[in-house]
Amino acid sequence: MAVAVGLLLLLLAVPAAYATNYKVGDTAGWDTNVDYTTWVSGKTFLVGDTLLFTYGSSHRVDVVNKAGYDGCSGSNALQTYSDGNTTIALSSTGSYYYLCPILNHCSQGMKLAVTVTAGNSSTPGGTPPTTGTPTTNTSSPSAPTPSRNGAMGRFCWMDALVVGACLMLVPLLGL
Ligand SMILES: *[C@@H]1O[C@H](CO)[C@@H](O)[C@H](O)[C@H]1NC(C)=O
Ligand SMILES: *[C@@H]1O[C@H](CO)[C@@H](O)[C@H](O)[C@H]1NC(C)=O
Ligand SMILES: *[C@@H]1O[C@H](CO)[C@@H](O)[C@H](O)[C@H]1NC(C)=O
Ligand SMILES: [Cu+2]
Repeated sequence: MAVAVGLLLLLLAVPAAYATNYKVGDTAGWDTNVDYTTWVSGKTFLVGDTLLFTYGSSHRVDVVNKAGYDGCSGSNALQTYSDGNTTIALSSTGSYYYLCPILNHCSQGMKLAVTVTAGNSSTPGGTPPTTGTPTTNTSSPSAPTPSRNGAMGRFCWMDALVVGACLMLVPLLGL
């Protein structure tokens, strides 16, 4: 149980460290004649990321369900935005659908579907959020400082056994 809670906290905490703000359509923004299926492909949307829609006054952003998306209908929109600079937080996993309900803009391509995933719980090389337990200092006081020689330093710090060998090598090599 404790492990499960820990994993859940990790899943919730990790994406925040990598939050990405996606500008929908990149430089084209939210407009007709942009293929948002192409724009979405190859992108990974994680919990904590945001979408930024930028558009002129002739457009709107409706948050709709899949039926609305498939049918290009904003009549059952969950949210409607018309401020021209709309940031939408992707705060939970699932599929989310957006369209412009003005005239036939949706059928002209102004429809966007994104799937939000939790991301990986393992973050090799990643920096965990600072709210966790502080990182422990593994340095041993008698070991040579790694900054004196990059390659030597990395080698020496790889393993406690190697450190012993390095301590013997250092005087020999005159480092
Ligand atoms: C639009 O919103 C983004 C994110 O909130 C902000 O950084 C940007 O300055 C805004 N741009 C305009 C023109 O309001
Ligand atoms: C997530 O994990 C999968 C499988 O473990 C791996 O193939 C993928 O590269 C990972 N993605 C990231 C962003 O770490
Ligand atoms: C680790 O050691 C460095 C340098 O000795 C120190 O500045 C830092 O506060 C230490 N961090 C922890 C978590 O003890
Ligand atoms: Cu429009």
